[in-house]
Amino acid sequence: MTHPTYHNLIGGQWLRAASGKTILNLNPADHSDVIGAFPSSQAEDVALAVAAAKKAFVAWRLVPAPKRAEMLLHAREILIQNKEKYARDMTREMGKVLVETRGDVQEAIDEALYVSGEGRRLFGVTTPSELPNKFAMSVRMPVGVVGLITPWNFPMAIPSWKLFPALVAGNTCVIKPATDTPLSTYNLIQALVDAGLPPGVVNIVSGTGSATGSALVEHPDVRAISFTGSSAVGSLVAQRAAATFKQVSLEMGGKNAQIVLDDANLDLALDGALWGAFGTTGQRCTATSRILLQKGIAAEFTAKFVARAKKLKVGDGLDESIEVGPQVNAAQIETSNLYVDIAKREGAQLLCGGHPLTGGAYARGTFFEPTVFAGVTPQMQIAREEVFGPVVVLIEFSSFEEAVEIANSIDYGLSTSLYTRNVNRAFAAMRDLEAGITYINAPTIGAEVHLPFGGVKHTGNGHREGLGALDFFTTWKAVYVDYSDKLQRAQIDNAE
Ligand code: UN1
Repeated sequence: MTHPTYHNLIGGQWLRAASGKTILNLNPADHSDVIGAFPSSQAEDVALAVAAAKKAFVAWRLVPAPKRAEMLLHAREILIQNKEKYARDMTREMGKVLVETRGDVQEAIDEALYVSGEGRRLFGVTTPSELPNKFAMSVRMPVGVVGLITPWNFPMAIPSWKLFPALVAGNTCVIKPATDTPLSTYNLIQALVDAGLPPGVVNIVSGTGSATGSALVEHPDVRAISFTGSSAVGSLVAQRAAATFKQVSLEMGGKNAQIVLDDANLDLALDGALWGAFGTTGQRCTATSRILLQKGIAAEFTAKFVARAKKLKVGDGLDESIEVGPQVNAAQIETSNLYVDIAKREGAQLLCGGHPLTGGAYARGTFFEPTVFAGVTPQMQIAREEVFGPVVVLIEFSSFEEAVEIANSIDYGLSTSLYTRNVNRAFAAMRDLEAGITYINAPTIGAEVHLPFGGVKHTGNGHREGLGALDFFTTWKAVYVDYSDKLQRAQIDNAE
């Protein structure tokens, strides 16, 4: 079967990459299913898109924010109408199961509603001047052209976390979708175009990180970069963007711990751990990758957890009976393999899984067994580094304080979770766990769009999506209006 060819959207026109080169988008559950050919964009394509965004900014920044927000609400309606189709497209290109891709589209729908309300807020502050007959205020201004680089694991939700606040704030955007999952981001962009966004306000250039992403990060007319991806690439983005003093927002890796205390509701903790570790095939930055078990419940939890992990149905996410989809590509399978080897070498005990699934229905895809290691100590590499696959480690501890220490002993700090019925411990954990997100009696995954999303240490550089995104996509301007009709010198004329 022939597959469709997609183009970049630049200044309202759908254009081929100047080189004519394309990248094939394959279904990770069945590589013989080609979803489409997408442009392999280079610096010259990015330059065209940035120029279009720069041109469009002139008018877009002057469109009243409530009007910009109305366009998002219109796009939201289109997303609602197409939710099932977009979810199916997403499962086909990314692999995660349909209930989850419906959730991904829903997250964009939620984000549109949340952020469109900001069109009538975008609050600044007024404050008294130190001088008489002088008025002082601060207002939020758009940043200008912003570059957005997004990952494959939430190929519609995460672009919406960046695009929608950027747009309502009056910026124009160039987005580079993940190489593996451009279609879902195209679907989102198409909804914005159909909602009436003027040409050039949103531009999409697809391609690789090294060619397309780098060009965006280095372009002198891009004022801010919002990136979600690995800490290794995020560090490069920040270093390269520094050359032109861009604002940079980085959302990166995690090695998220679920702590289970002896007094926890064990069945609830099991449900949470299973969902947190193997939902999205472990391919979330918020995925549970360490389960910290207090000694009193460790044996029972481990036995029940492994029994349930073994029963998970792995397969094509388009089949509604499947619980765990494929990994997104062969490189991710290699990473899972690599970490299984590392864990074994370090002396961890493999309780289940540990291999790619290859025969029969798995033959044409990239599948990996849900994998559990026990006997893991906090110093092991498998306990410290992100796998981004269906691989989870069990670590035992004696006291609550020890659990917090282990949870905090890594470089990452995105999400954490504590299962307990002890309210004192719960509050101590909320205060002491070094992470941008802490859940009590809920898994490490499942953030809602209107709360701050992001992490500490190597997970982020201090910015937040959700609540906090507008702080990144606007810049403060101080405005003074002197109505005294004379020169008044601050710090001088009013001095003692
Ligand atoms: C991510 O893992 O990159 O909190 C984002 C969650 C989702 C978003 C995850 N709402 O798990």
